[in-house]
Amino acid sequence: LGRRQSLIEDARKEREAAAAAAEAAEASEQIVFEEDDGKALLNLFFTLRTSKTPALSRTLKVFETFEAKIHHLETRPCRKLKDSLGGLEYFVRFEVHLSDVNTLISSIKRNAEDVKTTKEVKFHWFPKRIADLDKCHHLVTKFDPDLDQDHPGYTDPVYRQRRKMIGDIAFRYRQREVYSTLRDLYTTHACSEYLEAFRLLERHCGYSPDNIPQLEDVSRFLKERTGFLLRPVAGLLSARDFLASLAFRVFQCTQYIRHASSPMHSPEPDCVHELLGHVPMLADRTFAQFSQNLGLASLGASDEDIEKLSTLYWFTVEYGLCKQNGEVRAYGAGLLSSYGELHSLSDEPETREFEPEAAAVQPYQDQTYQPVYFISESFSDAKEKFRAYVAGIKRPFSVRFDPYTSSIEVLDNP
Ligand code: HBI
Ligand code: FE
Repeated sequence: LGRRQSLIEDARKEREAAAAAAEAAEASEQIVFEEDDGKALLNLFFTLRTSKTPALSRTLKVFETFEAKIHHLETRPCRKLKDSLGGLEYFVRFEVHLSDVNTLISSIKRNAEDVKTTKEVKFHWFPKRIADLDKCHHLVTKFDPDLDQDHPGYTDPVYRQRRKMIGDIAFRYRQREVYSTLRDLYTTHACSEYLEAFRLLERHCGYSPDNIPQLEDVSRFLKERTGFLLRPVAGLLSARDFLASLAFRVFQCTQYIRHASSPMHSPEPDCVHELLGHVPMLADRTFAQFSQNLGLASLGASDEDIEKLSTLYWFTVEYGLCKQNGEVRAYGAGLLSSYGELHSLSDEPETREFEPEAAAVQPYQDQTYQPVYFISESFSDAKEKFRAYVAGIKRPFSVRFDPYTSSIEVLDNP
């Protein structure tokens, strides 16, 4: 009876396995092609024979590498594979860019056994726009100094590390999609001073979707327009140090770019923010003077006043709005370098007329969009209002910038 029972059991399992296979085969027919972004949805089966290496995590790492979106991941007992790791078969349903399908599957085959996709992609995807070249990054792994024992550099760890570093830079390179996306919004959302300078930067300074201009070239451009200089900085500075540099018409400019996994957002300033947000405005004479005045007011100021000036900076230089021809336009760099927040101006957020006393103490947000924005009539108006505000700040001395020597003169020194 026991033997009979097990035969019945076996037959049942076989039927189930056949049904599952049929279902899988059917499901895998549906490779979904989406014209715009060229994504494929497919099913993959594999087993792992060895428990020596972390086989599963390595295999799953392949999906991560190709930025595949896993819709379903399942392990199921596989009777035929008693010798394999736990006798299990793995089933993954995932979405990946068409150009990556074939390479992803061959990478899986390097880590796992019995790899099956009932249908592999038959035709070959090819790039249609220059930005598609971001997807043409599949290396021929022959002659790789990390893998090929015959490579002259195989035994040289320093050489291999350097090669790996250079390789990583190449892999992380992405066409600057953020540039084109933001640019589309400027015509309708940026102030006229910004648009004018942006046009010049595109014509003379190498601003374009495929190029990040050199700091030196942009700095030379600004020097001619307003005397502002760009100086490289490694990251976020203290408000005191950052504001102090503005007193000299020096703008501290980060040179790294945000992480490629999050092209539309960066928690810290990066070169997208500096070049698309700040630089065009620094080419305007009145705005440049306003920025320098903020810097001059900060020199030697008390901690409380630095906090207020820093908040003023926030609501003007970073998130300022102005009125132009009856429309609300952005001049703040935080707005002009954030697609989401710039776009959200169309939803008519809360705005107030710019008053330095109010803006200096308004609580602000650096995690989400601003709950309130300040609108200036013009930069001259903002500059005059700020001059009056600064006159009220108590300092036992006053300062003046000497443009001939680029130095600060301290007057009425106690
Ligand atoms: N540091 N590098 C850098 N860039 C900025 O834009 C910057 C900063 N430190 C402080 C700061 N901005 C503002 O938050 C104001 O406090 C000045
Ligand atoms: Fe900034």
